This record gives sequence, structure tokens and C-alpha cells, in this order.
Amino acid sequence: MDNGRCESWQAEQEQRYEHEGYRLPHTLGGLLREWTDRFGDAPALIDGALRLSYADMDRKVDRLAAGFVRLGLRAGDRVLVQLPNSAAFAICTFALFRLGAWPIMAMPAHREKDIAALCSLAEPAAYVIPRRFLGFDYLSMAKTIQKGQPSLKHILVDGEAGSSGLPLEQIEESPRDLLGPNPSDTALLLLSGGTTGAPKLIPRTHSDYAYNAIASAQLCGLSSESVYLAALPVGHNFPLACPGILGTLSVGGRVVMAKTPSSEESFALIGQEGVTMTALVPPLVSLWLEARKWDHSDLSSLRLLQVGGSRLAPELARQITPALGCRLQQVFGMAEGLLCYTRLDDPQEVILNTQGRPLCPADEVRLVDAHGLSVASGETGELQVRGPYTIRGYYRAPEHNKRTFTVDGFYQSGDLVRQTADGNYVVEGRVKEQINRAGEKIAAAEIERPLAEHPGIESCVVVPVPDERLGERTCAVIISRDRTPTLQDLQYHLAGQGMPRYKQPDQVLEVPAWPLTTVGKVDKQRLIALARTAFGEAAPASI
Ligand code: OOB
Repeated sequence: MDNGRCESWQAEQEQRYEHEGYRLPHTLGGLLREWTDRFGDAPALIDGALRLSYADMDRKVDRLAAGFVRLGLRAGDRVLVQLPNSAAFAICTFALFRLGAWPIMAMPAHREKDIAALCSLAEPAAYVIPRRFLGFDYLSMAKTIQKGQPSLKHILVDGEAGSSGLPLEQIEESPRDLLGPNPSDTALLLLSGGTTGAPKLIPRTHSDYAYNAIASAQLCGLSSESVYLAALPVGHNFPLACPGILGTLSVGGRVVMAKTPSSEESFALIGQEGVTMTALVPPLVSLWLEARKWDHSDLSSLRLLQVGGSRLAPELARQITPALGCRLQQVFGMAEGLLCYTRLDDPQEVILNTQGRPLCPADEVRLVDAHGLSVASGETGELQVRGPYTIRGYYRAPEHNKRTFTVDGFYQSGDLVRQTADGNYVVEGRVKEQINRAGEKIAAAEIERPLAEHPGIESCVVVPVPDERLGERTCAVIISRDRTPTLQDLQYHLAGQGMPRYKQPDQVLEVPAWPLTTVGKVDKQRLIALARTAFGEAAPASI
């Protein structure tokens, strides 16, 4: 921030957060040590046959952190982490925390284009991958990416590395004393859903992320008896710290890693490990409920299912407790910070129909109209937020930051939200042009640009269409040249450019001309309406 006014409110706020106890004096690496002192031999991580106690984990983290130092990694270096749900993910992440290097939380589903863009933005010194996962060869992708990224010195592999990578296990060595970071330093970079197609990285500090996880654990009533199933990809904020892995470890509970969120794998783990809590996005809730019709696995240990990431239809919400025998908690969160939760003791109607209210009493939420003015109570407006764990800017994005944060430091979320009379929030839609497909946020522009290069396309706009199972699916609306390309043509074209399947359009709709707004812009709302009429909610896409 560059003017005196901003600096003064920032300093004032910092004081307030400090005074009210929201600035925890901890680093995440330091916290693991404290938790180990308290819970030592209790089980912390379960990954298939591998079971690690807090003490085992702490020891491994120390050894790996020492290995990272030997490789030349230093505090403030970025390390791209693209590991599936595993003990290796947790150990690697905490080793980086302890050292003060910043993990960039990539998802296993990211492919060459996404990873290369992250590398160009953040210039990581190392890239941590599995050798293979779900049939995909990460090592050969990493090697290709490394050729174009001079900063990327090390490819570290969880498992067999062949000749071109270094196995994570091999770099572990005797622990050494580390200076370590400060609580107010950046701890990690989360990925944002993004609005423009270019990736955005979200710097979260040790202190703010510790608060995020610990306060969430308290709100969710976690204890040393809690067993958390990490079913969603663990690099995402939701399973990582809301309260997720970090929150569970903060109270001496145990974390069970699922390789995929399939009902088959998760139901089996719930029964075997006595899982008490997990988190899902709404499309997975549909799949689990479907499976529950014939799968009578013992889920009796499950007490709480958190659902968030995209809109949960009340009809779906209503089926959860009867089918799975657990309570529901709705979570409306964002990697940028703000977390809203329904509370465990809220009335049923609140839990089924709202996305709850902020985690922290110091979270300041305002709902504004297109001119930035507060809307009347009960009206829908764009949610803006400022608070102790909400960021003040993205990493290396000065121009975007000017557009996305107000001068008084509020993050403009792009979410259209209303507040109910009892103070809970309901998400009604988005200002941002983004498709939320099964919880994955895809910027329309990210698809539009490569799609427009197809020889059969004159111009194109990508819009979301409501989908019963995915929340939203992607429809490419096109004006074609001579011959209309088929959906398969377009998917083939995009796959050829390295775009993963989940980002490719699910449907194509041809129009003769663009509908225009009064100022002559393409009217996306009209296109969304057209696509809805053409396809409705009936034709589900495959994930
Ligand atoms: C979570 O985080 P992100 O960063 O992947 O996505 C944030 C966006 C929000 O701005 C909103 O548009 C949407 O996802 N969203 C929801 C929602 N929760 C998130 N839309 C409707 N209903 C909900 N319950 O998605 C995230 C982070 C932490 C916890 C849970 C979700």
C-alpha cells in the first residue's frame, strides 16, 4: 500500500488483531514441535499401511528439512508441491514450513500448461511430484517443464525417481539447527480459482494460517478423539486447514489419507479407521448419496460432514443426515481467507439453507452494489471482506491487486451474497466470470483464448450451465466459420494444447450472432440463459 491513509488503518488493525489475540505467536513448523511434545506417541497420520505418530512425523520433518538445506533451499524460496494425499505431502509441507521455504500448493490434476504458468510466476527452485499417480507420468511432465524454467533446479520424487529425479527419501539426513521463519512471514502459497485465466497465488502467513486452522478446529469441536479423512485433494485450503489436516493435528487427532474421494475408498476407510469427520464439495455429496443406496458399509463412526466450495442445493443437503447418519456443516470459504461456517448447534433450517457466518468476530463483511455502496439489509450484493486471516494482496500481482482490493483493504470476492435476518449468509451467484465445475474454479477466459484459435471458430464465449451433479458445467457458445466444429473437435483441439479434461467444454452451442448489452458488450447473461434453455439441467456431464 502506498499512501499514508492505508498505512495508518493497517497499523491500527494490526494492533487490534494483536490485542484481541488473533495474531498467534507461532510458526507452523514450531507448532508441529509443540503438538509432538503434547501428543508424542499418538497416531498422527495414516496412509495405507503406513502409520506415523506425532513423534515419527516430527523426526521425519526434521530430517527432510535438513536435506532441503543441503540441496541449497533457503527461507523464502518457493517449492512447487504437487503430491497426492499422502504422508509424504504432510512431511514435505511441514519440512518446508520449518525451513521457511514456501510450498506452492498445486493439485495432482494440474497439467503442463498450469504448472508451467505457476513456474513462470513464482520461479520455484524445486518441484516435488509422485513418480506416477492414477496412471499419469509426473516425472516426464516435470522434465519437459524444467527445460523451459531456468529457476527449477531440483525435481524431487516421492518414490522411484529413475535417473532424472531425486527420491525424497534419499535426501533426508541428520537434523540440523535451523534459524526458521517468524510468525508474520509467509508460510505457503495457495492457488486461487482465478478470474482472468492467469494463475494467482495467495500468500498466507504462519500466524494467520495457524489461526485459520486452530479456530476452525475449535468451532468444529475437534478433540484428540477426532479422526479426519482427507478425501479432497490436500493442497486445497478446505482439507488443509478448515480445519482439515492442520486443525486435526492441533488437537491431537489423527488424519487418514484417501488417495481419491470415491465413495468406495472413503466408505472403506471410514469403517476401518473409525473416521469421525470429513469434507466434500457438493458434486461428491451426490455421488456418495447415490452409492449409499446400495453400499451398506459401516459409517457409524462418522459424526460430521462438511460441505463447501460451491452451492449445495437444499434438496441435496436434506438427504445427508438420513443417508450417512452424520451431521452436516456448510462451509463457504475462499483461499484468500474468509471462512463462513454453519455452527454445529444451529437450527436445522439454518444448516440446510445457509452457508453460515464468519469464523472470527474480527471478520468485517460488507455487501455492496455495483457502485460499491452497501445494499439494504436482506438484499444481494457483492461480498467484500477484511479480517485477521484474509490477504491484503496476491503474490507478484500489483495490477490485479489494485483492481481486487479496495483502498481500505477489503478483498472484493466477486461472490453475490445476501444476509438472512438471523445473520447467516447465502451465496446467490458470482460477479466473476468463472465456472465452478465440481468445485474446480475455471476462468472463462482461460478456455476462450485457446478455443478461439480453432480454425472452425469465428469467435466464442464460455459460460456456465447449472448441472445437477457438477454444480456447473462448461458450455462453449460459438460463432463458427464454414463448418461447425463438433464438441469432440473442440476437446481434441484443447487437449492438444495441454488443457486437462475438466477444463474442456462439456457442451457446444452455435449462435448466428452475439446478443449485445446497451453499451455493445457481449451479453453473457443472455448467453447463459440461451445455454440453459438449450440444454437445461438434464444432460449431466462426466467428471
Ligand atoms: C473454497 O475456496 P476456493 O478458493 O477454491 O474458492 C472460493 C470460491 C468462493 O469465492 C465462492 O465463489 C465459492 O468458491 N464457494 C462457494 C462455497 N464455498 C466456496 N459457493 C457457494 N457455496 C459455498 N459453500 O472453495 C473453500 C475454501 C475453504 C473452505 C471451503 C471452500
